[in-house]
Amino acid sequence: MEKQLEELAIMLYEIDAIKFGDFVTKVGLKTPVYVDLRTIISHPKIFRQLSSILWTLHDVSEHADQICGVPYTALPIASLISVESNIPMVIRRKEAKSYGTKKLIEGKYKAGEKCIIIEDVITSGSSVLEVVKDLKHEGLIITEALVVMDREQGGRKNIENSGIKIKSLYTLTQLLHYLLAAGKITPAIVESVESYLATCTTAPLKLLNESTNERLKMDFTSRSKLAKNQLTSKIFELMDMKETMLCLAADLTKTDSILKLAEIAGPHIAILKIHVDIIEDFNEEFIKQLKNLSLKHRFFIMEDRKFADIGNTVSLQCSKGIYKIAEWADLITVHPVAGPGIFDGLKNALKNISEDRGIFVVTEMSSEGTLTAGNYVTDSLKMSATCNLIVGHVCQSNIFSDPGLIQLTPGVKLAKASDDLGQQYNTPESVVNAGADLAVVGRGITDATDKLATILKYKKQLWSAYRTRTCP
Ligand code: 5BU
Repeated sequence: MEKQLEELAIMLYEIDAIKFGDFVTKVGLKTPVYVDLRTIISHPKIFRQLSSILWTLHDVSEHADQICGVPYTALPIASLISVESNIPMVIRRKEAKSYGTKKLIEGKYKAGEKCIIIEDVITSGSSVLEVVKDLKHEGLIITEALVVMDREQGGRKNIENSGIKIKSLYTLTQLLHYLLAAGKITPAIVESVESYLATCTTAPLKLLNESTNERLKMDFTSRSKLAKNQLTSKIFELMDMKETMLCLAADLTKTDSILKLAEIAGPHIAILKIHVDIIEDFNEEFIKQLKNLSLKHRFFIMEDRKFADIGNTVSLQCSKGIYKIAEWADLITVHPVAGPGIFDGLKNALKNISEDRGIFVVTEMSSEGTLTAGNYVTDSLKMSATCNLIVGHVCQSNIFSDPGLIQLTPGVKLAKASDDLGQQYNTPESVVNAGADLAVVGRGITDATDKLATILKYKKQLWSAYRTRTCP
């Protein structure tokens, strides 16, 4: 086995499945080693060899009814193992189909069947745990996870902590030593990877459901102490002090109507959100007056700009032009679509601002047919973890576990409904149950005849749902 592993390690190196140098992961983190086992599908002999050695790790004393590969790289490996071992396979889709059966798990299975998970590389172990969660939900019993490469960054512990046995063909350290012994890499490379491993361990994870629910049970004051940036703590404290989860979307086109609404709503909201580019008579005096109202009634101002360009352009959009958003907006929104450079651009725009500033990342949208689904959501969460200006996510569901971040949910009305341009509404109670810490209400308030009474109605319903959520 030792000899086979050594030979396979060299072959993997030679087909560029393992590379050394300066790499940036898809979520913007630097790494001196890159493992990409997708290359094996172009080398059938190595592919077969790797799959059959991996299968030797499975527990022969335990019966297996199903094999499940974690998408995507491990899928061909799992298929080969399934065919060779004559054990059926299931596939857990990355997202449920939006048409037809809406199935998340493909293949024929029964609750109570035993399943082995196949994965190519583990870092934090979160991909394995997500698949485990969905398979368990269908009643399957996970007996073990077989992994080609353990990057030794906390994944093994995270998977074991959730009660799953895990076996790997290689740890990164073992692999380095095989390659060093074969003269493929230098001692300096080994040293650089080892010192990277010493500092880059991922945080402990729990099964997603357990950890995300913990956030929902905590009160805002406790969460304010866990926030990584000061503005987030201040927002949590303000919400608790004013007993409000309201973010008012003042989508009005005249400055005096926004100011009038801010005067009425101010004492009862945590954030007043505007779209500055829809205002027809924008002027600096308006910003001055809005700032005064925000100080008088204690609320934060958000410009829902949804920046979405390259770093350099968003830096200019945020600090220059007519609006000079950086100078007055406590909070801004940003689409993660452009990659981590967008955060650097905004940091650059805010570098000379002495007041607290924060960013909400638009991770999920409320509109019908939105493309913010599946990988986009998980990648947005991972990418945002690298930026200390992030106060939370704009999203529709309970997708993150960190209690120090805020879930801001738009699409809220007293009755579940939709408009005729794709907006989808949920009730205050249902958004709070789905994890909302702040609920964005626009036309539910701006279209009401008695604005104050309506504001108070939303405020009360949201707060009561929060009380039930935190002390059921
Ligand atoms: P409404 O009038 O309650 O539908 O206004 C909702 C506000 O929230 C509006 O300003 C939108 O631009 C904003 N919004 C949203 O509705 N859905 C989203 O997914 C995001 C923002 Br992101």
